[in-house]
Amino acid sequence: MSKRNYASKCSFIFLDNKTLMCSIPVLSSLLWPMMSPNKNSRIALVMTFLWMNTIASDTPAGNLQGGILYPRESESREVKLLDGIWNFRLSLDPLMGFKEKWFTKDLSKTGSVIPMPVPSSYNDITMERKIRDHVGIVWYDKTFFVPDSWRQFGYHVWMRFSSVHYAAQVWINGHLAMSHEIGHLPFHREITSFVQFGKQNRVTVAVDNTLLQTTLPQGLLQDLPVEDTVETIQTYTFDFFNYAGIHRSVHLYTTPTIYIDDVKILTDVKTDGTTGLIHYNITIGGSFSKEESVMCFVDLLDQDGNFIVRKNRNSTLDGLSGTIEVPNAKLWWPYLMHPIPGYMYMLQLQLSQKDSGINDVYRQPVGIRNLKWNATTLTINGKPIYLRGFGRHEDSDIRGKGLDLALITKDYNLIKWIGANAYRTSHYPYAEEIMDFADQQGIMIINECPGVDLVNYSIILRNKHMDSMAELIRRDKNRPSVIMWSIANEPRSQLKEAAEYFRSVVEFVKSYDETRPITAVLNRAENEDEAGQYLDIIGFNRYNSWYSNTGRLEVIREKVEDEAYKWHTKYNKPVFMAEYGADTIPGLHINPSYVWSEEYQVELLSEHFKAFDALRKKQFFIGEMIWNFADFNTAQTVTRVGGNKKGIFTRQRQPKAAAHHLRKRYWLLATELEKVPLPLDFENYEADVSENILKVEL
Ligand code: BDP
Repeated sequence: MSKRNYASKCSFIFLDNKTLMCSIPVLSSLLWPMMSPNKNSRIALVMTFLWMNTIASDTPAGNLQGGILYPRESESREVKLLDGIWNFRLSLDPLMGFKEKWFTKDLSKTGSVIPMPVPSSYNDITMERKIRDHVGIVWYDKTFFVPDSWRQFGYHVWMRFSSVHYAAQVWINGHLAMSHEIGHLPFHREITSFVQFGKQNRVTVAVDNTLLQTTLPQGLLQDLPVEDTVETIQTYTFDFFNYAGIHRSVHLYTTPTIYIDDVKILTDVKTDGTTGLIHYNITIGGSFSKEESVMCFVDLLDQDGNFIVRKNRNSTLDGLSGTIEVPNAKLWWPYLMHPIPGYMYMLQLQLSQKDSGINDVYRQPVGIRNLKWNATTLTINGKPIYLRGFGRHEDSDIRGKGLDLALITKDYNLIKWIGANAYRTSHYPYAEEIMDFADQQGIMIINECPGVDLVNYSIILRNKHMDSMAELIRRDKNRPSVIMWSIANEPRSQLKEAAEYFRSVVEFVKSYDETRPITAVLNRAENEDEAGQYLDIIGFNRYNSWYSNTGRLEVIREKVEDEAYKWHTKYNKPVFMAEYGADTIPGLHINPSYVWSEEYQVELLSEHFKAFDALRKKQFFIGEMIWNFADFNTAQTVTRVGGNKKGIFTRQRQPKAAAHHLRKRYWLLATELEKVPLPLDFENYEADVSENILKVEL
């Protein structure tokens, strides 16, 4: 992978177009005197953490040194999950924890703590509004054991956070070990020198949910005068609740001292249509001299664990890249496009170094497929794709954006029940466990970074945007389910600056991955848009008969057809509709249909279906995605009643009438396009009238 030259690396931060050059201690000493609780200093103090984090953190290039492979147990690796109940404490004064060095002792010794589940958002766990609506820093800690055997085996010890939103700093036994900005993406660090083997250790995490114009996503802090003080309010324009906390699992794991650090896999299918190609490139981590020879065995196993191919690589003679040819390959196909969707092989990588006797084994699932696109079509293994899917959210009662295996398993059951084959990870990267399901079950993913509602384009924002894409590609590059990168949702793409901004982000993403098309989901009028020219595929969102022409369902068909056609005509690229829908209160029935009723949602869908069917005949239209899979929580506003209700499922994943309606369309499309049989429960029994019909006909 090529790397960007980050001018801003480490010692520079950009603020209001000024460049400050400083180090953490300098910055801290500048800001420490601002502790007085007056109106502006409070905001400044909250921001301090983010600034410090930006500087201290694995800044872009730092973050991308090395891979971020998902921790997997093997003959040479041990994995412990640190999920469970952690101690939790709010920091009403954002700097207090840093000033008083809460990370040097148990959090419970610094003041009162409450139990907090990990993974979970913290917002909806208690009955406290001040926790739900907290702006700024919270602290977590937990103790854990590191077995002495890990020292005896000479293991490297690592800690990995799959997602902490928004920014995090992590101390191990009081030592600052890592920091990270941008929620939804994993970060890790080797912590061997910080841990005590055979003893109890402590991990402390400070989490900041503050969003600024230079964070991704963007937000704004505002002052709200309350009696004789000032409260800091977080505002944002995106339409989902800014849940925060340790959202995904925390892993403690080991590697040998020389280990498989990353593997990049590209797959293809030969023109014979049956021979699969797997190109791999392995990176080794740990300390060894380049002259030392490391043997690497690369085995391909099928789903039953049978060996298909073995390659031996000698690092000094052959390098660590190669290609495996798989005759009669079982290709990776999307759900309902093939009787066996989501076929995953296993690439078993084994490093061994004779002198040291070190071995490392890592198993990486791999699906063989290719993607190609042109001005009208996106194909997988040579077959045109028609996307039937959703926009979604990571969102549920109580846990907010916290990973919940029961929930995600249910979600995939619903996705398959409804006959969908795709969704977009609107509006941020989803958990790796969610992506694993997509790989295994053949659900195609439009993988989106947190570039939602972009405005105020700046260099620092653009760099952060690039970081998010680089980190996302580093994490998900080997997933066959990922068929597109989405670099933004509803950016202010009419602004002049948008052109250069998107040109550079697209160029950057292409430098990491040329094998997948790039999209962004646009909602400005096509004639003012500056971004689409750089994309491969155009997604557009439009809420006809909801936010505009409310209640006038009759306008939908023409407007949707017309708009899709205009996007295609302007850019000569494939087009899909990424969002359309209507808020619906489950159980509200009004006939004739009326906004917010189940009837209205069903009819609004139907009008869109008519437009989509007309568009499908025009070739360039490659998919339809309803907004949203399920109801989800948003910021408090008078336009939302307990959140956004555009789900076809409720937040508890129960179907509204629209879910049954959409199910019929998606299955009928699958039947037409892929010749699959309809499910047995497709229609409910109504009446046996065959005899009567016969009589009438006679
Ligand atoms: C679109 C946004 C999405 C919102 C949706 C809505 O992309 O995040 O939730 O509107 O208003 O503009 O329901």
